[in-house]
Amino acid sequence: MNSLADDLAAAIGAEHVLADPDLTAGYTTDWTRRYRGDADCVARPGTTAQVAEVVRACARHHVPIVPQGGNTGLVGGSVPNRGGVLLSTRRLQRLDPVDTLAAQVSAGAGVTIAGLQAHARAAGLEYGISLASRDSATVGGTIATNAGGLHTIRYGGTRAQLLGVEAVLADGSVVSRLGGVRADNTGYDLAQLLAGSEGTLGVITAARLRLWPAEPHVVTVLAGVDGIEAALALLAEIRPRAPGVRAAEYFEAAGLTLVREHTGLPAPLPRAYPAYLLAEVAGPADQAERLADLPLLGDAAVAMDLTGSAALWAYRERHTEAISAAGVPHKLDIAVPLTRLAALRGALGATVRGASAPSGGAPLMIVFGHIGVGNLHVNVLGPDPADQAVDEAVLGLAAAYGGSISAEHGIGRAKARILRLNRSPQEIAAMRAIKAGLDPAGLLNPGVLFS
Ligand code: FAD
Ligand code: 2HG
Ligand code: ZN
Repeated sequence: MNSLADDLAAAIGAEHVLADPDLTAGYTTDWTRRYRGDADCVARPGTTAQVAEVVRACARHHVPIVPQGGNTGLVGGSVPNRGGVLLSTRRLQRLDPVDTLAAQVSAGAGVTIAGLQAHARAAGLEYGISLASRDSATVGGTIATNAGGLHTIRYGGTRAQLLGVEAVLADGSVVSRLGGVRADNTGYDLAQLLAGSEGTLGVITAARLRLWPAEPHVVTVLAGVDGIEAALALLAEIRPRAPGVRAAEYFEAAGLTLVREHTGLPAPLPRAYPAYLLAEVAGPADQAERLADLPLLGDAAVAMDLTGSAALWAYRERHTEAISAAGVPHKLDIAVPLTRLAALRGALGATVRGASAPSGGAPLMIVFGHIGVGNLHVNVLGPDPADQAVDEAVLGLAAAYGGSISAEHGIGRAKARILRLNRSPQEIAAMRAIKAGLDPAGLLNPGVLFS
């Protein structure tokens, strides 16, 4: 039998099989620098047929496969644990003309979210997902993680945008449903099964996605508030006045300090506040203007144009990179019912302090996130990145409040051991049965989702 390297080179061309550690390094360390692992090689197929060839070759040689898009995932799912082939989808750049009648488009797995957004806008439409990693995160990766982001309050997560997929299964067979037929009730929905499967059930090669009408008027407001309760109260005032609210984001003084240190940005408001609500309304001019006139806003900065809006968004969007510049954080991505969010926030400080080893000094906790959907990002700097105590304490707290241990980033390797906090033994058994049915040899992303 040929070696795997020979088979891969024959399938996709030797120039697309990378084995030199200098070339593979960028693929085998994750965005947070918390997860890394060696790959036998990186394979970069350029078509769906080539992806199928790569998967078949790996199956023949019993070598595991880690699918990777933009490598912006935050739960360690996009890098190998120990060896195997890293299958990069970045060359899958198909981008069909927008179907403006149906408001749909087909896109290759390797197209970035920024690329898809620009393509939709050129046709007078919007893609419903927006996230700070848009320049690197891909269509395939966002489907595989069911990414949320900044506009979920209005458009839902990636699942809600997904009308069909093309994917290569573990045996190398190709399933394809890119027709965009909305009225289609013919059994199991494989696209929805692959959404959130984190590379464990198949390699997504393309998708059919829904688009939304472009909004002519957008107003962005950044308001200083006393804390999370005040932010929620302000949001409750905004929503009935402006049903077109498409973002409601929260951050606190600790995060703002890091962002300003990292970016050199000036203070957003004349005086400092314990916390901030960033809200964006998109819709008819009168609705957008109503937000700007809201008497409850108090001290706020208001932007009515793209440049002003981008300047306000920078305070929120640059949190992740500012935290990363300060160290390797423990990243927890939790959600609870909105009625419990303030109580959960109140309990976080003691939970984090209690779980941080005394020798590590006082932990720095940065809390921010998509408050409109009850999703907080809790980043903790200080405790050793390998020490799981803080992670387990914060995720345990979210579960105790009836919430989710992964609001939008997924389970990956990071939380595979504690999936049981959110899923019953019966649910995990059903998920394992699906995995075993579609990938009996366990070749696709082993160690992700299931420990
Ligand atoms: P990767 O990181 O390459 O992979 C992620 C997972 O998907 C892995 O398990 C991988 O195996 C699998 N995968 C990738 N491509 C495929 C494929 N074609 N077929 C099958 N499996 C595949 N996430 C949010 O939800 N909301 C946010 O607001 C958000 N903001 C972010 C901001 C920053 C600055 C950063 C760095 C990250 C952010 N993320 C956010 C996390 C990340 O961008 C998302 O998880 C995104 O969906 C990952 O896409 P990717 O293409 O980079 O996937
Ligand atoms: C965001 O909302 C991302 O900016 C990243 O989901 C969150 O860095 C994080 O913890
Ligand atoms: Zn987020």
